[in-house]
Amino acid sequence: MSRRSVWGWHNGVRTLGKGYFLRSLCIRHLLPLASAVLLLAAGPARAALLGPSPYLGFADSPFFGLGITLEDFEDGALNVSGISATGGVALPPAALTDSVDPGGFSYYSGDPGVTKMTFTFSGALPTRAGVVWTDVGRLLGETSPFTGQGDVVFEAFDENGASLGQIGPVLLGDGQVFGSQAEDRFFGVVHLGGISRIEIGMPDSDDWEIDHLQFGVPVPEPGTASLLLGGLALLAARARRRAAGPIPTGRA
Ligand SMILES: [Ca+2]
Ligand SMILES: [Ca+2]
Ligand SMILES: [Ca+2]
Repeated sequence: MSRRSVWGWHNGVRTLGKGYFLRSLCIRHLLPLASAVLLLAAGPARAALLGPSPYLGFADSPFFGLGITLEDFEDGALNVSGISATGGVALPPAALTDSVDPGGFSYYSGDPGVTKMTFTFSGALPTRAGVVWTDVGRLLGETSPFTGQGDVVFEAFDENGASLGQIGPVLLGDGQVFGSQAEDRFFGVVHLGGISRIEIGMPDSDDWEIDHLQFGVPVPEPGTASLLLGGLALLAARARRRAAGPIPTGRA
């Protein structure tokens, strides 16, 4: 429930008395919130791997609308805070560049490049993260014409660096080395305990691209935090009044 509706309801029942307001506040909002927090804290640290799934734009992300930081490389660098890369380089717009964003940048393995890119998170760890594979050119040892297809592997790691699982190897690619979008695939992971890093690679190629690196760090909603703090303050005040004597029932 939104903060606006909570306080509208609050204002609507103030004439019923402080005790009624306090009990209703606890039953309708604070107790369910506390129960959810306890369930998350007590539950097993499960992870869900997502993909590969078609991806033509950010709206195709399973995380779209969930408070995600998106690195699309459109300023020519990987420079959003909270993440760093091992392997890869931003690739400027060109006929061979395969960006999710029309005419844009991608992130490239290099030429010759790496067979795996590692993206490591710092600070508050995200609970969801993903990346979009966009293209492969030359396989290792291959000469032109290139097949334009190869195996892709995605793996994610928990807050302690232990693997949360792997997707693939899965064969991707449309046989074209120029920019094309229908083949692009999203890989991702959700893990409430925190994600320390994700890796994506092509064991048989050092000539491939990714784009739309994305991750989300949970933050308490301001309205929820204010409500919780306000409710706890009311509970503390009531406890103090009980300790001091009977709760007055007339006008304050
Ligand atoms: Ca891009
Ligand atoms: Ca592509
Ligand atoms: Ca391609």
